[in-house]
Amino acid sequence: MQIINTEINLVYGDITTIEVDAVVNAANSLLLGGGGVDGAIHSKGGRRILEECMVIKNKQGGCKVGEAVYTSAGMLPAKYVVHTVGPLWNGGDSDEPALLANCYFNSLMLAEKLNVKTIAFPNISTGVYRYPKVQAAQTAFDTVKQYLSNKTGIRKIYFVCFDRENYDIYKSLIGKEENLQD
Ligand code: AR6
Repeated sequence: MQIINTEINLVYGDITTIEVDAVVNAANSLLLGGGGVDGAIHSKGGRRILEECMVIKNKQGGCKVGEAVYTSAGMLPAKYVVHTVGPLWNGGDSDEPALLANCYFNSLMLAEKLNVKTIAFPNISTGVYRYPKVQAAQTAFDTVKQYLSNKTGIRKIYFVCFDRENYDIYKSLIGKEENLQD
């Protein structure tokens, strides 16, 4: 689907295989790798990503929840990895929606500064951090839409779903949006 001048694409698959300018990583505050998509990005991207994360960590102590930093993408078919830290779901009263929205917004802002035209997002916080998937998808989608209501050089955004449940949720969200646009 299209939002103003930006194409929104839904992909069912592994984000480490997507050819884009920037791949977003669902990292943790320490930036030293982990499981899930973070583990996949570091293992496929190679050591260079970790080395650059360590430089950031030594300089600024890591990355706070909702914020974003970037490294090169090592051996991934991308130019950059934007590392953002999603909130751990704690029942919903700990500012989780605003923090998750910040992840998407700040990742897009940082990508924009890097002159990124194409960017792929995983479903941040919906794995190890246990954020409810429907709510996370709605926040992701609303935040991207809000971002695109301002002038942007970003031309393509990919929502990459690794599990069927997330894929079906995004599919239905995009379907509803397309009906609204008709
Ligand atoms: N490509 C795309 N999406 C993926 C991939 C992949 N290769 N692998 C998993 N996912 P998670 P979080 C999806 O747990 O919840 C890490 O240990 C997965 O299906 O990766 O933000 C970090 O170091 C899920 O929908 O991230 C942190 O400590 C989504 O990615 C912590 O987990 C997010 O799941 C972050 O937890």
